[in-house]
Amino acid sequence: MDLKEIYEGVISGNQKVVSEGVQAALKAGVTPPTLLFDYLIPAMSEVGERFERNEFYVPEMLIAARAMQGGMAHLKPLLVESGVEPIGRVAIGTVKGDLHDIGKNLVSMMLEGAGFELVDLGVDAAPEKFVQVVRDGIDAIAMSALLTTTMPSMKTTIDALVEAGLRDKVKILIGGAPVTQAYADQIGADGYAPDASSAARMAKELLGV
Ligand code: B12
Repeated sequence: MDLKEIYEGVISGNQKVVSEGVQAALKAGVTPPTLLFDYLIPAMSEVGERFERNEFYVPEMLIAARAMQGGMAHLKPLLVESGVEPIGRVAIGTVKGDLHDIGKNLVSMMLEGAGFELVDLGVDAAPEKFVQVVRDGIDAIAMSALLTTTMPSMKTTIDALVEAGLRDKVKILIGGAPVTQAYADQIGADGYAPDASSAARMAKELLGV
């Protein structure tokens, strides 16, 4: 089989091609890290670049991410078994009082696509939830807010981390439609990104990977 089909399948959002391609490649002896690092992740990076060039929009990004998940489903158990280390661990959640999760899920997919292991705290994630996950050990937290009324929960969460003496144990990335770089600076977050593909780039930058 032509492995390029897997790469193209992600870009065109064809989950069936990606899922079947990955299974066939595994049967033919291609290793899970090769499929992940040489095909799935580069394809998702290409999707991110096209999004940044305004050649792709949110729907294309969503179907590409779903297609990638179709391949990841077969690779994940094997990667865990073979002990391939993720490049970092990130806990992501939509902040307290906020139920919007489409953007958060897109960011999750791009982070996973970039090689991070994700802990999803879901929506309406209270500051205590973020504090607990940092206490348990995580490299970064990523907070999403879509409402101007819930943005302040990002600051409350950072304050709670400071209070718990955990602020310097974790990198903090924030985003969501009403969030800005100025707001990130104001509340003492480490990074802000305006969209899912730059979120993955920023997370790598913050963690030096
Ligand atoms: C879909 C939607 C809903 C759905 C949510 C479904 C779901 N499962 O998410 C439902 C119907 C539930 C909903 C409810 C409400 N909504 Co609403 N909703 C929207 C809508 C139309 C789209 C949001 C969306 O998904 N966009 C697409 C995604 C891909 O974009 P995104 O979320 O911005 O994410 C991108 C970036 O921001 C960034 N990003 C996002 N998160 C993160 C995190 C990190 C760490 C990083 C780095 C980057 C990042 O990357 C993403 C991908 O590129 C917006 C309008 C709009 N055009 O934005 C209103 C909007 C956000 N909603 C609004 C409102 C007011 C409400 C309600 C209060 C309405 C009501 N009166 O009940 C409730 C609040 C419910 C609650 N408590 O949360 C307002 C907010 C106004 C404001 N400034 O506060 C908006 C702007 C509509 C409007 N113009 O009035 N909503």
